Amino acid sequence: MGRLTEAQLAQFKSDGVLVAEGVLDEADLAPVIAGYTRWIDAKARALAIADLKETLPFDKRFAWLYAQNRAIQDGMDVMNARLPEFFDFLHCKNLLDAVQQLLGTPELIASPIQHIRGKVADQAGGSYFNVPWHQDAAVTWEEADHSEIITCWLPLVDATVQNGCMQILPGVWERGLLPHIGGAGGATIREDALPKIEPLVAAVKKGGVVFMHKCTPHRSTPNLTDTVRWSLDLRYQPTGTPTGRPWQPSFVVRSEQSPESVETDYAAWDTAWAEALAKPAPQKSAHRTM
Ligand SMILES: O=C(O)CCC(=O)C(=O)O
Repeated sequence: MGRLTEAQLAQFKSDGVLVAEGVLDEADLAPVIAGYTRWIDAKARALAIADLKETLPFDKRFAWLYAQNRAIQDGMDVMNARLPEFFDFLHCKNLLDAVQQLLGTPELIASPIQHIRGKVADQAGGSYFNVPWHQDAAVTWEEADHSEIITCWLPLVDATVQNGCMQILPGVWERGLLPHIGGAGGATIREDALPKIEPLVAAVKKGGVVFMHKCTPHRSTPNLTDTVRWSLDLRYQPTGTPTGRPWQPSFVVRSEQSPESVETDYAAWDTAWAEALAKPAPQKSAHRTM
């Protein structure tokens, strides 16, 4: 597992997107799922949610709790919850093997732009869960314009058309950063600048990964089911290249040149995020909108 074929590498190079099934093992994802199962349970109890339904599976329970109290999602994102299991997952061998192939270097850092999304049915409209058309380059400062950043979008349950997988515009990355405007769901490609091509519908099974170039336009679609579309979106790039978020922590996840530089200390990551979040956000927005 974890090895991309020459054909897949060539496809990523031309399209700026690759939907790759079977990159990750069950064992890679199980700790993150267990960690968030624990976090959700603790949060539900802290909110005194009446009907806890402890026996519901991971792809159903959050929707049940969210229907009773939307505050269940507050503090759930990765930099707030800061689960040790998530920190470990950022070093996942199968994932980094693929990223190394795509970037052509074993010197890799994790960008601080990382999220978990538990999308349920009624999070309609432009939002963090139903993100409109955008390129990830639009949510970094221009200092990262020469950084090769790869987005890894991976579902923790099968992502389907019905539960709101992503739509993606292949072959557009070479046009560079398109004009974005602000909106409810964050930076959005200006209507007249959106390339008029047929989107790729990126349904992908649990264990698969959608790899995207930072200038590949993509959007999220609504969840029409009663289950939760769980996913992680992570970004990696060559060590020494600007992340475009200098006020947030990035760290080395893989290095052949200096293996001792790899950050394996959960406490250091935890503290770095706590300190970054305690400071006021910079005046200049992370979102490059007109
Ligand atoms: O998870 C989604 O549906 C959208 C994710 C996204 O837009 C991103 O990773 O940039």
